[in-house]
Amino acid sequence: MMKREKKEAMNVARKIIAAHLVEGDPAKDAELGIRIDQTLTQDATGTMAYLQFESMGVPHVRNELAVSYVDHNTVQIGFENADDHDFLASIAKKYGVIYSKAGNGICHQLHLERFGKPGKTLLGSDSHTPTGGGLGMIAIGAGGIDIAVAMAGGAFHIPTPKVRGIRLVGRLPKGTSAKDVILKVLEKFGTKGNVGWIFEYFGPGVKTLDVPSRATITNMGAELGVTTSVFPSDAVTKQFLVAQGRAKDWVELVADKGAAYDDVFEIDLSKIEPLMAAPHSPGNIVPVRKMKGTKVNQIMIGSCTNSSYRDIRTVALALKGKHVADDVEVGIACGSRQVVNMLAADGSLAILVKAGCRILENACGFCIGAHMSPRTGAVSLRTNNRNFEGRSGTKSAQVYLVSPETAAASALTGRVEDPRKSPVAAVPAPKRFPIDDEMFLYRKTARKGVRGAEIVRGPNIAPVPKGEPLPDTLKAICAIKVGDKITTDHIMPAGARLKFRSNIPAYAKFVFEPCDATFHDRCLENRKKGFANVIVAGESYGQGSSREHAALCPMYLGVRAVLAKSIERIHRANLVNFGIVPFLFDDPAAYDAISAGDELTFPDVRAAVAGDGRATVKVGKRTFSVTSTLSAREKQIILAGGLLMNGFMV
Ligand code: MIC
Ligand code: SF4
Repeated sequence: MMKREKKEAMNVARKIIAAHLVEGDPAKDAELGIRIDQTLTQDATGTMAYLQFESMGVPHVRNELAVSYVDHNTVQIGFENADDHDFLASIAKKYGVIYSKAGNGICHQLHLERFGKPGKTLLGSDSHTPTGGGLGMIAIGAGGIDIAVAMAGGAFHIPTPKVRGIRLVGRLPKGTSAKDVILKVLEKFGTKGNVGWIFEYFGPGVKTLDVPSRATITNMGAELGVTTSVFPSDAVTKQFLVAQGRAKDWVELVADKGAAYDDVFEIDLSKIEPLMAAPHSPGNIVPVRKMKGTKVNQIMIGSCTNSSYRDIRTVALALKGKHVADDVEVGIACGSRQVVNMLAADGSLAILVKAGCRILENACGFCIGAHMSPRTGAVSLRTNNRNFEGRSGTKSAQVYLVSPETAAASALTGRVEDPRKSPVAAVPAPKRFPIDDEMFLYRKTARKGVRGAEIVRGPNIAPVPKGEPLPDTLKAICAIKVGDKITTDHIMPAGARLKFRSNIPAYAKFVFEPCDATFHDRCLENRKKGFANVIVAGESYGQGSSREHAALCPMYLGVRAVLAKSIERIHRANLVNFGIVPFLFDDPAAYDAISAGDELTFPDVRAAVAGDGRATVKVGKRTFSVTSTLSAREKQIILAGGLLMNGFMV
């Protein structure tokens, strides 16, 4: 008799990856290629992504669904952002992308509401794309060029993941919410050292969390530096999709009985207390009770982490019949028009207005320093996911990341308050969400596109610069030496500078502006003298956003290598995509030996990259070794001078 093969018990992450695997074997290979069903872009990264897509010469998008959101640069001071919007709309029409107009909402909230589907893969040119994991998707953030490849039908490559199961038991106490759960996870695992992991939530506590709460957790998983985070798709997911009029999009997706995880960590939800991330890192966790009474100047509620109906309704319930403290400014940005409509219908909007809140556009706005920057030295409590120094637009501001509950309680007194003192009733998951897709354009021509449609290209849209093949020997100057945890906000500032995103020569003027504003000029001088440029960095270089400009603009300035103690996942992939070699020091002491301005020689670097990735660096009389562990695919890209030079390899 034939033996029946026993099917391997799989967790949710492995199931979705197995169903999308196109290259590699998880049991053997370090890198896997997966098929991408859905893509999303936002305007700040999208213009580059579509310029790159355009240069591929593909007639229309080839993946199941492509959506282009406008949510980052919505404040139109000057022509640049408006130019970008028109360009994006015209591209969407031509190539079969659905276009979400400015004002419709924040990409991740909208995608959750209207498009995300359990069991699918989603690739987004934004690091918080894992928000979709709240619906049971493998949703990953990447650089724009990777999204362009996925839209053209190409695979996306991830390091073969290790899956950490986060077992949830119990139920959250009143006054706490999902934000406190993810802050707890950040307290345990920090913002570095999680590269290559997927965090999968399971256990009896999962069913106590509604989809928006799950999405808050997977959203801010980005701050752990993981590949993504995922929840199962269960009855709660079904209820959410039914309420969104999308019953057909539901499939059940849970871990098999006995499915193994590479590691398990248990959280008893009933023991969660209100937490906050203190300046200037999302991993700098302190209990709210310890900060109680601290004077607060500003409170900002919204962002893709906490802008659902559940979140803003909770704030409205806390502020009902009350007024925010005189000496505190409170801004609220809802995640979508759906959220605003619901708040208008149930009276919450009136409560918030009456309480003295400033109602902002449904957009990223304050989260990225594009609106309501706090005053000098202010303490600002925010419900978003990042509190990097200066990100709010005010370098001296002290930004604390909190839950909507903590934000609302503190708004009333102008001091940090523990929301457990007078918790509001839980907001039940709506039975029916109001559906209005009118601000999604080109739905009828999705995937097909409109042949011959004209692309609108204002003066802010500049062509994408190309790289150069890696030379045999590299002669470079250390153009800057930075410390640990340098974020992409340090490398390529957002806020007021964001509007130059579609124009690399203009945006490149601001590379490293927050650290050293002379970087741009120095790089160009070094190039004139015949040298390439090199960046030397400490641990976790390139934390934060998916901003490929943090690689593209340095490439434009002649940066050919980064030498660091460690480099974060998305940024490392972006460096490779633009032909910059991501080297790690074999001996961290080499970091101390190199100073800004030093001349560095990498003999036979091309051969080293093509070989085992181990290269020699000569600095004066001293010699060090550095390594870049690259897959065969990555080697080819770097040797060619970037993905654009390598014909995209679709
Ligand atoms: C961010 O939160 O830092 C951003 C702005 O959304 C970025 C994307 C970008 O730089 O445009 C991200 O998270 O990827
Ligand atoms: Fe927008 Fe902030 Fe979310 Fe980034 S983190 S997508 S800027 S709301």
